[in-house]
Amino acid sequence: MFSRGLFVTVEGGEGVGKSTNIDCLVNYLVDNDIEPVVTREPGGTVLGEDIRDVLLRVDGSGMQPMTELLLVFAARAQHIHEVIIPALDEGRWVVCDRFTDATYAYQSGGAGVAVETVSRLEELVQGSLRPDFTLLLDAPVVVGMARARGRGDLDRIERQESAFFDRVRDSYLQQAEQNSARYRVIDASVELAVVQQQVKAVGAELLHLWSDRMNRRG
Ligand code: Z5A
Repeated sequence: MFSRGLFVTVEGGEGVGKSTNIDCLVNYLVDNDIEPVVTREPGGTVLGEDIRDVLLRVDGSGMQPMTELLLVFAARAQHIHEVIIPALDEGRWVVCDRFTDATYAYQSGGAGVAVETVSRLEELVQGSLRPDFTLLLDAPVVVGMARARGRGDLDRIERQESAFFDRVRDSYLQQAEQNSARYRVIDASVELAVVQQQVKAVGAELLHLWSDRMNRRG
C-alpha cells in the first residue's frame, strides 16, 4: 500500500554526521536523476517543528519519558499524513533524518520505556508503514558528543548523561543486527571523505534496489 516510492531513513547518535551525510547522499541521488523529498523527525511539518521545539528546549519542565514518547509520535502522525505518505504515493523517494528507530533507541533504550509500548504506538500511528532502507551512522559516543559540542549549546536531550547515549548506541546496533536486510551500518568515526565514499556506495545500492523494483513492476 505504501510501497510506490522508496522510504529511506538515516539514524545515529548525536553529532555522528547525519545532516552532513544526508546532504552527500541527496547530492548523489540528484546527480543520478532522483529528486527525493528530504525531511526530518521530530519535525518535517509546521506542527511537527513546534513539537520539536517543545521536545528540545531546555526549560526545566521535567518532561516525563511517556510525555516525550507521546510528543514524538504526535509529531510523527502529522508528518506521515502530511509529508511521507503523499510523497510515497506519488512514487517519490523520501529521505528522512531519523524515524521510529530513533524512538526505540532514545525513548526505550535511553529513557527506559518498554519496547512493547513503543511498538504499540508504532502500529497505531504507522499502520504498515516502515522504512524500506535504513543507514546507521555509527561512532563512539565521545566522538559524536565532541562534534555536537563543537556546534555550541546542547539541547535538552543532548544534556543526558553519557550512559544514556551508550544505551542509545547499543539499541541502534542491536536494531541493525535484528533487521540486517534493511540496515547498512557505516563507521562514522573516521575521516569525512572516507565516510562519504561509503555513503555514495549506499546511494548506488539504493539505485539498484529501485531499478530492480521498477523492473519487477514491469
Ligand atoms: N529524538 C528522539 O528522542 N526520539 C525520536 O523518535 C526522534 C528524535 C525522531 C534531535 O535530533 C533529537 O531528537 C535527538 C534525538 C531526538 N537528540 N538530541 N538532541 P537531531 O537528529 O536533529 O539531532 P542530533 O542527533 O543532535 O543531530 P545533529 O546534532 O544535527 O548531528 P548530526 O546531523 O548527526 O551531525 P552533523 O551536524 O552532520 O555533524 C556534526 C559536526 O560534525 C559538523 O560540524 C560536521 O561538519 C562534523 N562532522 C561530521 N562528520 C564528520 C567526520 N567524519 N569527521 C569529522 N567531522 C565530522
